[in-house]
Amino acid sequence: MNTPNQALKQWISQAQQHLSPDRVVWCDGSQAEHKAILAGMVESKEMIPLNKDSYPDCYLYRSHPDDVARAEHLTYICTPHKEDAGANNNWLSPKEGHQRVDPLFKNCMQGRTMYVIPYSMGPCDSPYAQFGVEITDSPYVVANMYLMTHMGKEALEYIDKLDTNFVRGLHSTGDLSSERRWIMHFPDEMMIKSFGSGYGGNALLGKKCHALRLASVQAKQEGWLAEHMLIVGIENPQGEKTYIAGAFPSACGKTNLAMLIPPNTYKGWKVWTVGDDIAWLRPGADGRLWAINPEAGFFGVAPGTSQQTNPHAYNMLHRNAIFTNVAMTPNKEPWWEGKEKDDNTTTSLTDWKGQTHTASSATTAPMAHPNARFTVSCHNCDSFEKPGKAYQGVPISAILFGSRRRSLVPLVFEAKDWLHGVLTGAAMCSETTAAATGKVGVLRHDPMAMKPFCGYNFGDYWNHWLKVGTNLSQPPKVFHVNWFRQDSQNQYMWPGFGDNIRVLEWILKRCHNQVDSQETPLGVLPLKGDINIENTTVTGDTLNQLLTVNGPAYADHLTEVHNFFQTFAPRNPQALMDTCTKMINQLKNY
Ligand code: OXD
Ligand code: MN
Repeated sequence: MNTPNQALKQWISQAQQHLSPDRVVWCDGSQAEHKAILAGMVESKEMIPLNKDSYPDCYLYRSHPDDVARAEHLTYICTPHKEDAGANNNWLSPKEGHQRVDPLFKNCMQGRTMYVIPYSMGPCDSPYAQFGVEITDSPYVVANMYLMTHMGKEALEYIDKLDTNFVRGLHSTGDLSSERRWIMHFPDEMMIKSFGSGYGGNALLGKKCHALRLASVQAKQEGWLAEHMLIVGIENPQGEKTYIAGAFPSACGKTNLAMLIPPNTYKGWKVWTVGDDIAWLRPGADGRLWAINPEAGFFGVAPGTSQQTNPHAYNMLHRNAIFTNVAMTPNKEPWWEGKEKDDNTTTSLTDWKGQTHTASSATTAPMAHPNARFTVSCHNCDSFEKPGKAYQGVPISAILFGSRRRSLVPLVFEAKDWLHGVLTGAAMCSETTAAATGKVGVLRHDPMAMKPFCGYNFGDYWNHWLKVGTNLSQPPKVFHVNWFRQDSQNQYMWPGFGDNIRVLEWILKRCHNQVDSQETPLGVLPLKGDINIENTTVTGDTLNQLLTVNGPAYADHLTEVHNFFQTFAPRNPQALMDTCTKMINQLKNY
């Protein structure tokens, strides 16, 4: 393929010289190309074709066993001044960042193919689309980018006219050694260099690296927000649609919420999926916040996905899907923990590493990796709301912040205003999950669910959130939710999944001023009886517990949050600190 874009031409030719690939392939994004890539991987035994009848055009990929999740400790933001990256990021100067990875890239594609993937985040013709080009030696990356982005010929036609205004992403799997694995971001150069990992978040550079880390920096400069958020449209029985966006940490149910199917008693309610992981939000001329999903597919967590927990996701996985690190049944169907209602599979399974186990050689280790993934196009999903021509996005009425907290944090509360909403997001703490390497279940600060993804100093980021609010005459209401409270027997107290519509119903009523509430020092809570628990196993007592604010315990938590904010001084907004202090004082005696 040829391009009149001189900057692109020059970069590709420099890369070719440095990487020394055997051949260069410009990806056109056609279906034929996608099929050929997959066929090539089947031939080289990198992909296993799954059952043709029950899973047509579906494949299983097994990664290197040490390369199964995002590597946050190896992910860097390279800026001239350390303070611009902030205490929330690993930092190197751009010079050091390049010096660390460039030698690793030298001749790394000898004997390999260098793929050039032009892509768009957002439909190409949307005024909010952003473009990039990823160079990679991984056919797995090419196959996934095909499903996750708008890639190929059409994107290149736009990039042809962009001069230097596109993101350059350089990726090689190298030898997959975790000793030589780095994910470097150079925001000033609109550049990413990722070496030594083939895992989605480290290797599909359009996703976390571009659409969150680099885009968050761009968004700050241009007055918008790039967030780790799902987007849904909720249609009520009157046919009115209200759009909400929700920030939840990785593997905390964004995909399930994005594809929620209300219980039978919620006749006439429907949830439309706009996106399940990333939202780009812009103040509109009407003073509302408008959102687009920059992605074209879903890269979701397989374990726990079932006909019961997420029927839309379960159904969309039965064709044209790539599975990574799931287990496999003898008839070549993908398998993971929680896939079937009854997990007592008696047939033998091949685990995610390729080891076959029979009932007698059963182990307690999970058969699918806990961060096993599926990749599918959005068009596979029955509830997907297709973007129209020249897509400007959807107007957001509510923002949800949600964390995984077994205690303390109520089922739902509403922030009193935008400032309090920003504090609510910034104060988020959540238990870690298998989406990143490291220990699972450890409580950590995860402001706005952006700890791994904000490409700049959190202090500046919170200031930016406050500033965006000043450009909104009709800001979304902000809520905090927690589906994950547990009782003394470690049982979940709230059923979650489809029943979360019950909380969303209250949120919608608050957005449309249809229901009263009670003010507490923590925020605005539902009145008794305003969360519908009919036809659930939740008792009135349990709901009361879920909606109780433990003032002194919350004050302690916010004192710790205040200390955390302090680590971003002097860039942490004073207004946030003052509001936090005021809440601590009120909660102490509540
Ligand atoms: C993801 C993640 O893959 O957040 O979306 O890790
Ligand atoms: Mn995510």
